[in-house]
Amino acid sequence: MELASTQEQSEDGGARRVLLAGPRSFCAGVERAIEIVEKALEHQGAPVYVRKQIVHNAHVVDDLANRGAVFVEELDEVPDGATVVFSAHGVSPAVREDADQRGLEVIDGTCPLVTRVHAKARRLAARGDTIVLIGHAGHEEVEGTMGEAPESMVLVDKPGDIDALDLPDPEKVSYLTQTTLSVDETAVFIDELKQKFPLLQESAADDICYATTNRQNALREITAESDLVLVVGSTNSSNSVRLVELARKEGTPAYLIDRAADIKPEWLDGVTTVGLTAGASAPPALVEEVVEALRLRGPVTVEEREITRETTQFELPSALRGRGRHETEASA
Ligand code: 0CN
Ligand code: SF4
Repeated sequence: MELASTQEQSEDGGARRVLLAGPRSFCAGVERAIEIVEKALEHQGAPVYVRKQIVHNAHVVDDLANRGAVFVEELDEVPDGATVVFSAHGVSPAVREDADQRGLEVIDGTCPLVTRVHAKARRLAARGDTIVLIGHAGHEEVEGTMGEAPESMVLVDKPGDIDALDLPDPEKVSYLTQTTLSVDETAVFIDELKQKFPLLQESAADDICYATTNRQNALREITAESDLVLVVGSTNSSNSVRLVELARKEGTPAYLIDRAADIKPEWLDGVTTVGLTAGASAPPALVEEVVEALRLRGPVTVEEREITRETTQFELPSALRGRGRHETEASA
């Protein structure tokens, strides 16, 4: 990315500084999921069916749709014998069984870090625990994880839910979390759970993934210095929405934008420092587009504040392996 400042004719004329949070934008699970659809298109040709949005980003979905991916809500929209890709957020065992019975060829785009939570759910349920899942009702990841052990799991998505919990054996309770939650809010939930169930079978940690955690920590580093925070991401992207909330909680006005064209000129009134980040499903090119759009309004200097460098990569599914960028799996 071009980080040098440019002097251009501005609309509002004010010189600005852009503070870029790092890490931002694509995580390893999103890169893998997108590459899975690209490779399926390359090897099998269009159409390739994808159940739900492969990741929660309108730009990514539109781009893949233009290249021949067909996004469906449920498997009954997929013709018999066709190939279907499962999204990064994962599916319940019932969806897998349905695909199997229909004779569909499945390529699984589920992020390995979501798959890990599913495995934990099965393990905890098998030992007889009631599992409290901390997550957002209606989110696809929550639906998939709950589906692993629906009889053994209860969802809490707001603090009052914990108080109301009435579980069969308070001594056999454990918890799991969605991967893309607010780190701070989740810690409060877990504290409350521990108060209500002192014998809570503690997981080693919550299940919030490295990418979610890093993007929140990186944004926290620049928020106090920023007059305005812009988060590139789509409205249904949990991890992106959490970034906007974090900045606002720290007292800085913040907006979620799908792309540069969504910036309202009045947001920039009196703003000299713009904090800029992007959710894990938002393409890096859209961040560059935002910087360029700001340059059209006045001279801009860009400073990147990188708190850590991410090196995580995930293997592609075996059917697609050996032909892509992600041929080694590093630890998360
Ligand atoms: O935006 P995403 O597609 O998903 P959520 O943040 O809504 O969970 O980002 C990728 C995350 C995963 C799984
Ligand atoms: Fe995987 Fe985390 Fe990225 Fe979701 S945000 S795809 S869990 S690495």
